[in-house]
Amino acid sequence: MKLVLAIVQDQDVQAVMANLTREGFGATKLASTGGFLREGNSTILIGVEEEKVEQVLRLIGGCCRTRKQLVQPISAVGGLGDLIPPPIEVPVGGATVFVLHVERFEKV
Ligand code: 2BA
Repeated sequence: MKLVLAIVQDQDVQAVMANLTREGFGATKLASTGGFLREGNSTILIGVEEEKVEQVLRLIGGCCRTRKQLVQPISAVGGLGDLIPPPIEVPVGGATVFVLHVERFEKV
């Protein structure tokens, strides 16, 4: 068994969860926060048999878009007259996915 751990944007999570459920996969959604943007995203845990991992990855990928987000860089100097640097664009998403081996799975 594998554990698919997928970090997705909040805008995409409803579609991912709906599709996983429709296809019969068990999934748990956790609220999470990205370390770089410090903004909310969602982490989905999906326990799945190894032969179904690719199906899950395709399903997640099909729901998650890449978007651009503006970030305000922090100025290294702080003197009077320093210009505030312009915001930079960073691409975010589709999904960041980890596939982990599950040693044991129990419902007790
Ligand atoms: P954040 O950490 O908020 O990162 C949002 C986006 O900012 C990233 O999109 C990436 O395009 C950019 N970014 C991140 N770190 C950067 C840096 N040091 N310099 C410049 N740009 C940077 P994604 O790569 O699509 O990642 C989306 C979210 O997935 C991340 O949100 C984080 O929550 C998670 N994530 C990404 N890589 C991860 C990793 N190796 N381990 C754990 N979580 C990860």
